[in-house]
Amino acid sequence: MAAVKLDASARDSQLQPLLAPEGGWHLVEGRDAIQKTFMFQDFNEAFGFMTRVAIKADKMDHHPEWFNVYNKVDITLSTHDCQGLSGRDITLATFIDALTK
Ligand code: H2B
Repeated sequence: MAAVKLDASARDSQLQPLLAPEGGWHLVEGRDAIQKTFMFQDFNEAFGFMTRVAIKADKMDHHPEWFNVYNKVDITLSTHDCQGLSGRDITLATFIDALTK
């Protein structure tokens, strides 16, 4: 099924917790997307994390935009289907956060 943009109530209940200080995600300026930076001990840990995210993303058919340098991984999530944030971004962000807890 095609993804639909989060409505106002889902933004309040599902998106806001990710955007709160303890959530660590930020809205990207100029587009409906969220971004978070993850830091690891070294490249091995960063790439292990990316591998886990990649397997989940491919299963979901929902892929992150990301950038890695050594121990740093920048992840941006948005949904091309609806050109904005959908429930798929919430699901993937929640999965990603759980990996780092
Ligand atoms: N990833 C993201 N982030 N958004 C999408 O809408 C999306 C995707 N759609 N991965 C999928 C692949 C689509 O392009 C393919 C054809 O199913």
